[in-house]
Amino acid sequence: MGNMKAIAEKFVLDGKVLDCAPLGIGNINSTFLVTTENKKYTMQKLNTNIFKKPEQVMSNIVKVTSHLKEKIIAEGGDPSRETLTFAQTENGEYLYYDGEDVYRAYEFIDDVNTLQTSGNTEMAYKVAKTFGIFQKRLADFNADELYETIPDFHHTAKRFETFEEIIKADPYGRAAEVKDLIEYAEKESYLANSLTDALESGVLPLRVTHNDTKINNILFDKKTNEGLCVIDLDTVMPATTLYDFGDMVRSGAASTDEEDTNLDNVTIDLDYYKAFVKGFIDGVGDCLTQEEISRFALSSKVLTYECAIRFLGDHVNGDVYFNIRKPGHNMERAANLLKLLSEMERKYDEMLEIK
Ligand code: ADP
Ligand code: GN1
Ligand code: MG
Repeated sequence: MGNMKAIAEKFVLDGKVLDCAPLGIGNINSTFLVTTENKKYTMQKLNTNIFKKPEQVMSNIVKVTSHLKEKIIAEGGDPSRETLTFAQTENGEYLYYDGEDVYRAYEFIDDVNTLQTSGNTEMAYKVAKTFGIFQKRLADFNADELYETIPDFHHTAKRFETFEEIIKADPYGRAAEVKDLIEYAEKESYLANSLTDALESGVLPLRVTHNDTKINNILFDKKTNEGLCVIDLDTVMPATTLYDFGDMVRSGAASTDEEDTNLDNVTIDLDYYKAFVKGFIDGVGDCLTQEEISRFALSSKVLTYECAIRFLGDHVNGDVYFNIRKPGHNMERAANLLKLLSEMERKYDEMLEIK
């Protein structure tokens, strides 16, 4: 990695760069806090192993954030805090290549908190509503303008095929050690086609969605404790609203976060789930169809399943995708999510009753 301060200086920022330090614990990109004489910025090194065409990622993000800004202004909100504002290089580019890596910079939003779990039903409602409002603001965005930044990102059926190929190849001899997890994942593979089939047959409408609605991708305003800004916009693409709903439940309606290694702690909290259903519907508005709403509970299982097989596949494949902070990290995350899935299966009838 290059000299971070020198890289930050490649962007046109307000004031001289004083410092550039690591920030956050994301699974994909590397994030830094840049402090100048007058302002703070976030700088990210993009993971180009995952985002193979970073210029397409930025093209999407610039269009989406300018659309969001128009909506936020029309609603009387603060566009500098309620969505991201990107900096340019002296050549007017949103990306800087140092010959090896690709970077972008955007304004840091101060006085915010991020959550790893909902903590209470009131916050669960706010999480869901914030993601719902994000989607509502993009309802009239022309989906044709967006690139598919990661092809088949939530194509669970293809994710399962890839998983099976990795298990078969077993390049590091790790499959035997996680045999029980693999067996459970294979038993649950009936989930893999359910949403993709409904999307492909047109039963589910295509919408512009976030696709990475993990709870820590919302900044909460410290003063008001309200959801302020949805971040991590790399995967905004045309898809089904259920990917956003399901992934939000996976990460926010669980009783603990995906990093918890004590599986006894892991279950789905039905009070949080109820708050998620209400918050999301309140946020998105009245455009959701019955075909979508009736699959809320199913999508919670599918997205939990998908993320679990991605973590487990990555463990067996030698940890090539997700950032890990300890050996076996992806295996632990997979065990957590498969436990969560088993709890969703156990409480599924109750989930279906919540509308
Ligand atoms: P990743 O793709 O690695 O998850 P994110 O874009 O989600 O990266 O950023 C990682 C973390 O950095 C966030 O969870 C948040 O804590 C912090 N962060 C990112 N952007 C901002 C911002 N504009 N203002 C304040 N904090 C931010
Ligand atoms: C990654 O970037 P982050 O940490 O918000 C991943 C998501 C997973 C999540 C699991 C582009 O999200 O799909 O659900 O990890 N993002 C990408 O923690 O693959
Ligand atoms: Mg993130």
